[in-house]
Amino acid sequence: MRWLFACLVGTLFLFHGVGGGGLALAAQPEPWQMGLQPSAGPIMDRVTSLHSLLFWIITIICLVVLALLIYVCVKFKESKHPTPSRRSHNTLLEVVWTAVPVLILVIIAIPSFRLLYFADVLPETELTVKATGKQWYWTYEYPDNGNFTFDAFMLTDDELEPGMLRLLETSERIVLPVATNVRLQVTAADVLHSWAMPSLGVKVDAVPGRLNELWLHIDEPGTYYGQCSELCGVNHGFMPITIEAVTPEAYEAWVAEAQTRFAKVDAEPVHVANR
Ligand SMILES: [Cu+2]
Repeated sequence: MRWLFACLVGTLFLFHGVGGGGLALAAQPEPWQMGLQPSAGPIMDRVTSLHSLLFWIITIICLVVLALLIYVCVKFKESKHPTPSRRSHNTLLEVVWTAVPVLILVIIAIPSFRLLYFADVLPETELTVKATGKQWYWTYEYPDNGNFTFDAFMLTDDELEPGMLRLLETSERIVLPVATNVRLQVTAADVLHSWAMPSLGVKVDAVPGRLNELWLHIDEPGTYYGQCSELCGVNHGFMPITIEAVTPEAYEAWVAEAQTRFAKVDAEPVHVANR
């Protein structure tokens, strides 16, 4: 069993450097991908480096435990060591094997909490976009650019054009400017959904009646693919998320076109009669 585990660790070790390849300007899952998707923003940069740190810590722990096991098996086998020791306590050893794991956990906790804080606290944002999860598509609103709204449905197999990605391509893309801090508000209109974009290192639950927030920052123009990552429900896997990141100038041009092409969010507040 331990040998099997060691082999698995060895395989992971081999593939660790291989994963994360692919095109820099189109982040998407790749066949037989072993690592994370290439990073497209500052949160994912930090997720990737924490993952690398954890990978090395896990590898070293596994190798040390494996070496200890081999040492014990060889050194204390019955033929070499027929009379077992009756020792049951060793204060130094007990202190060491308590303190070392605590130290390792502290080493992991510091960058882990820093990353959580970095991802969770919104910086100064320049643009707000709202995503609403629905059965089974996403609706987006751009309140800062004329309050237009559109739905993004997954393209079915017969709607796909050559070069498009099956199950990941949407009827409308979320167009965002690069090098801009974007506030994304996420909610749902019916059941729980989950807005996730692996190459940006973000995933947030879309909960009916609740507004969750996260921030996006995309470094380079390109197309980035994600999916609704809610587990329970038949069609969450068929409500993908496609972001097209463009230069600020191209974004302005898209907004001007989008304002005429898409419907406006109803500006009038809904009045509820007093009872
Ligand atoms: Cu969903």
